Amino acid sequence: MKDFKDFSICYDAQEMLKKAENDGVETVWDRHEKQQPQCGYCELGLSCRICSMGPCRIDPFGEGPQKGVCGADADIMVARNLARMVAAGSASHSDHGRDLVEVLYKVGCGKAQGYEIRDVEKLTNLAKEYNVYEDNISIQELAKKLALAMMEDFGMKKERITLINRAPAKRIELWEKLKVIPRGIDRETTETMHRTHMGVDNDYVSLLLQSVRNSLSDGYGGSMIGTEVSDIIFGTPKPAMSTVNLGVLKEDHVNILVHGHNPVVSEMVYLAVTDPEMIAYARTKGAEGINLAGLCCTGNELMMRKQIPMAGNHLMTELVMITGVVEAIIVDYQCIMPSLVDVAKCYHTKLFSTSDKAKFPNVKHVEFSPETAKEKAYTIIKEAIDNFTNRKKQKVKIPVFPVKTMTGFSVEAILDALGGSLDPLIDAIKAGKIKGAVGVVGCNNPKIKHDYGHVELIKRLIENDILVLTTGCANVAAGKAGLQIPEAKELAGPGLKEICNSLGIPPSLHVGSCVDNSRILVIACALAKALNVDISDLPLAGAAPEWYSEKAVAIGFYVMASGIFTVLGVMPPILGSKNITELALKGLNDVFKASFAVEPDPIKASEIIIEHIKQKRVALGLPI
Ligand code: BF8
Repeated sequence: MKDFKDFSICYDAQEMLKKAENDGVETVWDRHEKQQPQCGYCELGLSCRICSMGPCRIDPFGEGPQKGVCGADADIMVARNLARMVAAGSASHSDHGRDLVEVLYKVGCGKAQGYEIRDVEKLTNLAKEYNVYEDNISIQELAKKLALAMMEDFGMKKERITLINRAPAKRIELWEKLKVIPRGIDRETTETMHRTHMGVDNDYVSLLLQSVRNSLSDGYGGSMIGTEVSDIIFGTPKPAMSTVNLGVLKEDHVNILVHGHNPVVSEMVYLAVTDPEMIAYARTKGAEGINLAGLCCTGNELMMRKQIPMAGNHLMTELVMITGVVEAIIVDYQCIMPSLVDVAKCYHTKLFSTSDKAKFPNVKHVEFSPETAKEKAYTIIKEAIDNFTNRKKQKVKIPVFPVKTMTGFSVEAILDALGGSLDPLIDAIKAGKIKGAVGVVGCNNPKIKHDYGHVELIKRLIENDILVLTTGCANVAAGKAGLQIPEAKELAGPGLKEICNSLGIPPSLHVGSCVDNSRILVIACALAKALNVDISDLPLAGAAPEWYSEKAVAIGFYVMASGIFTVLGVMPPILGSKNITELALKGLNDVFKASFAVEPDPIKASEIIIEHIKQKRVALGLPI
């Protein structure tokens, strides 16, 4: 008998896993088990299938081959594989950012139905930052100009991407010395792919430096643009309450879920489901109304701006259908497991793909473009409503009631909460009421008990007076555990509790989706500038306790390269190279003044982070 408590700490997940077993549905955990033992060469980074002289592998015990057919040794193999992970991750975030710039441009041209400029102040500020501001032109014209300027960041005309200038002078100086300032967003990803082709860059240090440059083109480029343009078009988030877990689904409503990452699709879906005509149509089919909820980062985007409830994170995306009440899942791209198609077949759920970049066999594809998104959203919602009558009563089970969670902590919202400047936060850090801040970010991974890594780590940090900022799937875990509501201050240490009390904020703040890690960078940069130090001097850390994706590797690289010590819960495929492992865990400190640690146990990870923050405080002469 399986004990599903070993799989997830969440009651809703455990109940759905039991039901999956009864319903004969295979889940990600089943497939993970069937894959055991997973390939040891790949785990160590010692396999290579870059060219057709291979595939090759290197024997980690020194008995078999020590070089690939081309002559690549363990260092080259590990570095090339890792670099390609960074390139794929950066490409994903940055292509998402590009899609938003395209919408911004079309809004400027008056060709994007349903979209508008919601944050004119941000548009104006960004236009000034990009040096394209003119005060005698229309908002639309300005949007077009900014979009065109941002497009140049993607290309090869510039020597450095624009928003890298947000970093403090000391960090920029260091990056200049190391020659890792990104020149163009696409350029760096292409160059990483070029360098990792057989027989190009055969020096592992050089490959890793390019990986850093590539990741910075994501953090301060594609992702930062993604966040800023989303705010311009859809509004900059403000703190508000919402709900989370499978209990957000409603038995008497048509349940529609959005899954993926890009708010360009989900915002139009929101528009359609709130249309009284569509709600009236749902009533004609016997439903009380339409219930829209989110999954993964598109869910985060909608929750941040519209307080749309969140059904679950990465490992909940199959389980959500097992409730038997989901009429439709509308996906855009990234983190959408192909298995969703198989699970949907066991229930009445209809899947809809919306991006030419992310198609699925036998799934209805409704292509969204800025010009037609609104009308396409209506088409899908109508079909979802029609599907309500296909629901099978005997298959329905919603295992929990939803819990409250607080959302909407954009940089602007954090500044607002602080009364307009970072000073109160700086004072609290100096006084030791807040010992430091940690970004807890990233995914779920069946290798780690679902949500355990996030929740245990966050609990330990806040009880030690460390403010937590969450993004991505970490946010959902924290929200479900009740850590993102103001009442969670009771779980915080006395200093953090006092600050939460006076500001009315939770000790763990939802700052958005994974591209919104750029918001964490902006805060770190602003703090360093205000104190006239480097980011690496600050009592900060990053953590990705349950990461799985290549995007997370890119994030880890740009966070470390920004000077923030980063703890990973899952070992990246580097152990096959002694040189690279030593560099990642220690040597990087001499180069970037920050490094990585790997610790799957969140309690031990919290101890490592607390000690790191102590050391940073001592170095700054602050009380510990
Ligand atoms: O971009 S945290 S599983 S949903 S990769 Fe994916 Fe990881 Fe979730 Fe968002 Ni980020």
